[in-house]
Amino acid sequence: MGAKYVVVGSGIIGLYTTYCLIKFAKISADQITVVYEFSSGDQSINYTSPWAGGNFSCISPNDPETLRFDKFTYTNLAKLQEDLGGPTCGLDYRPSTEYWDFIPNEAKINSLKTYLKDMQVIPRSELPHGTAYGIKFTTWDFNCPFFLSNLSGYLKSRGVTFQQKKLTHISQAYLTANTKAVFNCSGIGARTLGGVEDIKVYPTRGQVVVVRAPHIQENMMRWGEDYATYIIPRPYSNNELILGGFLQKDNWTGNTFASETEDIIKRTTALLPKILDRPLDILKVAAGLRPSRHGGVRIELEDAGEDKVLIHNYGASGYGYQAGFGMSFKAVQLLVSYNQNRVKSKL
Ligand SMILES: Cc1cc2nc3c(=O)[nH]c(=O)nc-3n(C[C@H](O)[C@H](O)[C@H](O)COP(=O)(O)OP(=O)(O)OC[C@H]3O[C@@H](n4cnc5c(N)ncnc54)[C@H](O)[C@@H]3O)c2cc1C
Ligand SMILES: *[C@@H]1O[C@H](CO)[C@@H](O)[C@H](O)[C@H]1NC(C)=O
Ligand SMILES: *[C@@H]1O[C@H](CO)[C@@H](O)[C@H](O)[C@H]1NC(C)=O
Ligand SMILES: *[C@@H]1O[C@H](CO)[C@@H](O)[C@H](O)[C@H]1NC(C)=O
Ligand SMILES: *[C@@H]1O[C@H](CO)[C@@H](O)[C@H](O)[C@H]1NC(C)=O
Ligand SMILES: CC(=O)N[C@H]1CO[C@H](CO)[C@@H](O)[C@@H]1O
Repeated sequence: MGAKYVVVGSGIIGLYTTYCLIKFAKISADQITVVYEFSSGDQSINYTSPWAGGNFSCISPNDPETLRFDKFTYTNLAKLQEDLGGPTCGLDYRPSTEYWDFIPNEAKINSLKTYLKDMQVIPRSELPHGTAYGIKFTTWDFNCPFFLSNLSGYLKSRGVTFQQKKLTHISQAYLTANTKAVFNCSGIGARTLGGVEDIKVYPTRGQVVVVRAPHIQENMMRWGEDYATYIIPRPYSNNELILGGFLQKDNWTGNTFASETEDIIKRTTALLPKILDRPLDILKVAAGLRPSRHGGVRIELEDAGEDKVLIHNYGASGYGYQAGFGMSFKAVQLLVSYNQNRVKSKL
């Protein structure tokens, strides 16, 4: 019975999708199987989710649909946090400041004003030199590796089956004759997955420096025309602070570079000098590939014949944590309406 619904991928998108199937579509957890090559605790350049900084920020695009995904995620994360047992699950509120070197998109700012907690536009006179706009608000921060492990542990405890299996073709995801729906949440890894390889998918490489900094409990970021500098504390992580970053299109390298580490430290300590109030304690340097897609995320239902469906949910680029809950809600709604229409057409 376990595999009536199959979710391919155990990154943040696969886990949000599984949670939405249980929470909103009221599907019984023991009918769901998550199939993955890599899952929480594993590390690979082809598994992006553990490498994320993990804040809710203004990184995402400004089209109306993404604005809705962000808003859904921001306003519904409190329920998920409660189901997981409170802030120590690795998801909590922290203050944040964002600066731009240019005037940001008006539709985005207007949308944020309808839901961000404690949002304030920073008066011009208080903006750092060279910046044109700034906001302060209360954001969500994820301790990404810990949160992935907590959410998958929760889903397992509800009865979801997790099965490690590298697929070479999407048809292998129909695990049994009983499998009705497959969700494709395969991130970057499956650009090459047999079936319908999507060449619109490409990596946006990032490098981050993880430091121990108990004295920094706030986010700060600055958006330039061609760079992004960000500082993100990881909640309940023994005081880890993420310093970033880079956004390099079409670069597949998982290697890290000392010159980039130096550049990140230079930019982040200029933005928030108090980082240097204590000696810099570097714990780790890491690189990750954001699963980007020309034309934006793909959330689409395909009829796979014989009463089976394939639902795509990928391409979250640099915003899988902050928009992914809304994306997954939509993917699950596609299944719910498909099933309702099928029942109607049989009546
Ligand atoms: C440096 C950096 C900083 C970031 N910061 C943020 C941030 O602050 N906020 C934010 O919201 N986002 C951030 N992101 C983006 C975020 O990490 C991604 O959007 C998100 O992790 C994408 O999740 P995913 O589930 O689509 O992909 P992944 O996490 O890569 O998961 C893909 C899953 O599919 C499985 N899979 C793929 N192919 C196969 C196959 N053939 N067979 C079986 N299984 C397969 C994989 O094993 C894995 O389980 C950042 C990313 C980077 C690199
Ligand atoms: C990552 O995936 C690509 C494309 O499928 C593959 O060529 C590469 O070998 C993988 N890298 C690792 C380290 O698994
Ligand atoms: C998740 O975090 C909560 C809160 O700390 C904790 O009670 C729970 O046991 C954790 N669950 C798992 C599976 O790790
Ligand atoms: C599944 O998603 C990946 C992108 O993550 C895409 O490359 C692939 O074509 C999709 N699989 C199918 C069968 O459409
Ligand atoms: C990828 O990025 C690294 C680090 O910035 C750089 O050294 C390398 O030349 C880039 N590779 C490509 C193919 O752009
Ligand atoms: C900004 C940030 O704090 N962290 C993430 C959120 O902001 C930028 C965008 O993702 C991303 O690059 C960081 O990964």
